[in-house]
Parts: sequence; C-alpha cells; structure tokens
Amino acid sequence: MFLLFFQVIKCKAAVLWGLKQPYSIEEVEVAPPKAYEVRIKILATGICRTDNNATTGAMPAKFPVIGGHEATGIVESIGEGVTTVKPGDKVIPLVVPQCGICSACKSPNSNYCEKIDVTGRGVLSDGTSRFTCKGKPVYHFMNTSTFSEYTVVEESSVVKIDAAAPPEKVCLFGCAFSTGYGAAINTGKVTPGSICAVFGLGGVGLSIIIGCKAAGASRIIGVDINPRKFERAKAVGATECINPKDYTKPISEVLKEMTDNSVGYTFEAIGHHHTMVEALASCHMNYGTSVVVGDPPASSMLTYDPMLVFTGRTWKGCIFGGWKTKNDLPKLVADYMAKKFDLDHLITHVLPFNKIKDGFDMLNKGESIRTVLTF
Ligand code: CND
Ligand code: ZN
Ligand code: ZN
Repeated sequence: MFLLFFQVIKCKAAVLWGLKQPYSIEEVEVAPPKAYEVRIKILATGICRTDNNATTGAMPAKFPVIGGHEATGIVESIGEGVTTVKPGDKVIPLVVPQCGICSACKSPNSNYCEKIDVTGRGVLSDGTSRFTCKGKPVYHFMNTSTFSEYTVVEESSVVKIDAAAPPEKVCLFGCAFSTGYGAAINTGKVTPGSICAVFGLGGVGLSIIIGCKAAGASRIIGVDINPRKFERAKAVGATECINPKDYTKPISEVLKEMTDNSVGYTFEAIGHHHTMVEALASCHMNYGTSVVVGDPPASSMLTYDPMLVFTGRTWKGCIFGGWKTKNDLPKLVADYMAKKFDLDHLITHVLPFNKIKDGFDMLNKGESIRTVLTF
C-alpha cells in the first residue's frame, strides 16, 4: 500500500509546447514527490491573465510547460520530511511560497520569498522537473502547474485549508482574490472615506474593488475599455465605472474633474505600461498612492515623467497582495467560510478541464471574469 504512493501517475495536463501556441491537453507522467515535496490531485483551477501571458511571452516560462497557478487540490502523497500537510488534506498550491528561512520570509514587511519563480526557472529546488510527456521533460510554471490532474510542488508552495471549503470557489484564493484584496488592504492601505480608482476590471480588479470597499472607501471608480465589465464591478462595490474610449482627454484628467482632484489610491490591474503611468498620474499629485498589480510585460522598459513622483506621489507594486501565503491563506479561507467575502460575482463560468481552450477564448474576447475548470 505504501509503495502505491510512490508510483509515477499518468494523467491529463494542459501543455504549452512553445510561445504563441494554445494549451494542448496531453497525457503526462507525474513523478512521485521527492523529499520536502508534495504531490497534489487538483480539484479546480481558475484561468488567470498570467496563464495567458505565458503563451504570449509577457510572463517568462520554460517550454514545454504546464501552466495554471490558481487552484484547490487534495494532497495525494508526500515526500520524506514533509510535516505541514498530509495525504487527504485540502490545500491551495502557492504561487508565492513561504520557505520561512529566506530574508523576505524572516522580514515582517515582505512576502517575496526567494523560492518564487517569476523568471521562468521551471524546475524545483533540485534543478529538475517532475513532469514528462512523450519522453521529454515538461517544466513547472510558477511553482504550481495546476492545469494538470496531478502536480508536484515543494512543501513551501502548498498550504492546508479548511476541508469544508468549496474547491471551485476557493481556488480564487490561489491568485485573483488574494492578489487584488491584498493590494488594496496590505499594499495600498486604503483608508476609510478615501476615493479609489481601479484600472482593469478582470478577476484581479474586481478583487481590488472588494478590498477598497472593505477598507471603507467612499467612492470606487472602475476604469475599463470593455463596458461589459461594469455590471459585475458595480455588483462588488464600484460606485461608478468609466470607459477611457468615451473621452478624448487622458483618463487622469477625467478622474481629477470627477473627484475635485482627490483620488487617494489608484490600482493598475491590466499589465500595460501606458496604463501604469496613467494610473500613477490619476492619484493625487502629493498624497496619492498608485499600486502596480498587473504583470509588467517581460523584458521591456517604461518611461515616465519623474515629476509624477517628485511632487510626492507614492508608486508601489505587490506580488500576491503582499500576503505571507502559508500564514495568511488559511485565515482568508476561514473568513470566506464565515461569509466575509462573496466570490460569486468573480466566477462567470465553470467548465470541465477539457474545455480549457474555451476558457482562454472567453478571456481573450473579454466575455469572462474568472473561468474555473473542474476535474
Ligand atoms: P483580465 O484580462 O481578466 O482583466 C484585465 C482587464 O483590463 C480586462 O477587463 C480588460 O478589458 C481591461 N483592459 C485592457 N486594456 C485596457 C486599457 N487600455 N484600459 C483599461 N482597461 C483595459 O486580467 P486579470 O484580472 O486576470 O489580471 C489582471 C492583471 O493582473 C494581469 O496583468 C495579470 O497578469 C496580473 C496579475 C498579477 C498578479 C500579482 O501578484 N501582482 C497576480 N495575478 C495576476
Ligand atoms: Zn522564503
Ligand atoms: Zn494569477
């Protein structure tokens, strides 16, 4: 019985063979977990813009790669030395690990664990991958690779959550919700009565709105070029929504006029240089704070007028909403179970895993917020 746990598992996974190719469902082999590793059976995984960025090159990845990073699963087996999870535990794989010993993990002010993989390393700590397909190694994506029936992660990249949590909802704590909510609460530190503007009304932007509302913002202005996003943005707390295409002047000027020049906080949840600068220009020239949440396109430089920060604005960014994942995620899920958050407006579609292509098509046509794939 014990030996059964340590067999290679053959299963279905969505493999990206190279840039600008679609995710292709293949049979892959998933090796057993080595020491301090955990093999997880994935139950549900959301589709995030970052998974699409791996296909365009905006997010670095080592090909061939199994994408996906926002999921819930059950621990299938554990390697030697693993103590924080056991087979049968309901878990969330962690895009941002918490190893507990690096400089960031030891600092109370950082969640940027050195084990994070945002550069497309694609391998676990021993320098190898646990996946093969057609005799070739297939690489890991952001320590997680959740577009697979089974995945292997390091113990620092997985956390146990409430066994009763519904997998097809709480997978959003694996990225969108935690990222957006934390950007407002932890990074922006939105204050009661303040005015906020959120650029980009996808799963991350809507989660920022939920955070701004929870922090007591008096006005939350959603900004998106796709007006089909406005209804759900308002449902989660946006007080107004505007479309830059409806104006000839820069949206920073529009926001200034709408608010008597008093936007305290802006958030960029799109991932374009020009909107990052526009969001910066949109917060108050002195006391304003602007948070970069969207993935900056890889290998590119941004130019901006330094006067924008010289006058006193604060410009910051965050990965995964600043949460220390192993400590904080179980508490966020517990808050969800206590009905503190409602994720229903964020999830527009639930599809079986083999419909992954439809999920990406809807994301790229602007028809979905979050599509959750179930196994
Ligand atoms: P999604 O694509 O669902 O939403 C982006 C929204 O931006 C869409 O509604 C678009 O219509 C809108 N948009 C596009 N161009 C413009 C524009 N010029 N002006 C205004 N609106 C525009 O993306 P998502 O919500 O899944 O992710 C948002 C970003 O956050 C994306 O860059 C993703 O890669 C990134 C992200 C960051 C982190 C982190 O830890 N910082 C974690 N996950 C995702
Ligand atoms: Zn660490
Ligand atoms: Zn994501």
